Amino acid sequence: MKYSKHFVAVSVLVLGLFVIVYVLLRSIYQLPVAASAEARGIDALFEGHFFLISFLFALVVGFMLYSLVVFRRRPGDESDGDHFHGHTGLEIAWTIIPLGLVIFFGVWGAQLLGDISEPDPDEMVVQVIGRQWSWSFEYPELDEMSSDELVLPVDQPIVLQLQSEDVLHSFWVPEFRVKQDLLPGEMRELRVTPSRVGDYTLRCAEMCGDQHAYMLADVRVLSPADFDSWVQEQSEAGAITELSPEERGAVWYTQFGCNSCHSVDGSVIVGPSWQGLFGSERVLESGQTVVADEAYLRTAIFDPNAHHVEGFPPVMPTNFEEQFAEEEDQYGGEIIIVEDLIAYIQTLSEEGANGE
Ligand code: HEC
Ligand SMILES: [Cu+2]
Repeated sequence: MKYSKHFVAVSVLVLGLFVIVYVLLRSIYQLPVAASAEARGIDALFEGHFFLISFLFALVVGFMLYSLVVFRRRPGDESDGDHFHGHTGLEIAWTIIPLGLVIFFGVWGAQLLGDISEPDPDEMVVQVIGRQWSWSFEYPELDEMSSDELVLPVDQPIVLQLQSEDVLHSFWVPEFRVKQDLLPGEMRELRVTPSRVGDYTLRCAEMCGDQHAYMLADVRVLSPADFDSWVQEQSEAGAITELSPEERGAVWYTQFGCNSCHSVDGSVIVGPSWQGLFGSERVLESGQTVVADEAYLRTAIFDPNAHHVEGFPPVMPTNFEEQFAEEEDQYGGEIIIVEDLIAYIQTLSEEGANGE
């Protein structure tokens, strides 16, 4: 065995290099936190690849470096190198071993894909709709509720039904590890069981136009109790938008505490009653008389110190404009509270405006 000491030396070199490359790769390519039940198997598969890639790199580069240094031509050496003509054993080995490895990874991947796309009898359906350039989510099992953020209960198997309204998009939450394209005119499914409470970001992973980079949505994984209260809130919000402006005005009347100072039956609490208010003549502290039209009411609500009704203390809160804006945010600009209130106040004058 003329070369055995070289084989020992090169093996040590390859092993050393392997460890260094593996540690380096693992520290450079850190995976994001794993937040789904599927992540475990997928991360193991990643790990297997990192391992093999590091080893192959070390094997090829280790042999090469060793040969470059140890078998370099010395000064004055004019001889030819040894001649080799094929090595059947080696050729069989380097065909069979990589083939075996590729088949091994193929079977591993196929099995894992089968596992993570297995339907679960308890799964909850969430519909995901992608379009240039936004996402929306529907919960057909929860009263057709819809949302512009993806909110999921932890440890609940979910089947996402993905649909695109225009071009190709791709659903990708890196922490969930799974990923699926959305195709126009076709529904695709993706299964995921969120396993970690937290906030994540859904990003489109398919170049879909010039605003592609902004096609993001918030993903929130909540405890079952928090999820239930979110559902509760959502369905209340949904119900509010179904109401007419007048009906909503009656809701705001109590929600914002107007009812603690204003009655709707003509009785005086702290401020004037709203009964018969709309269209009536108001005598102000300044002595002026004005008609209570929409503009008057709007000013009275948003800027109570602009004018005061004679005979009442100037105690009305002055921050309703901000309070309303905060509430309106929840409905994505669908509702203007002050208009609802004015519409409600109008209804209180339609029958029997003689309350004055
Ligand atoms: C802390 C008691 C208080 C609360 C709460 C309150 N107001 Fe008032 N409001 C008053 C008083 C007192 C006046 C009369 C003095 C004035 O004009 O500033 C008044 C006046 C008004 C007027 C003019 C009424 C008129 O007769 O000309 C409107 C409209 C009005 N409030 C709407 C609202 C709305 C809408 C809310 C709830 C979002 C509300 N107020 C909450 C005390 C209150
Ligand atoms: Cu997209």
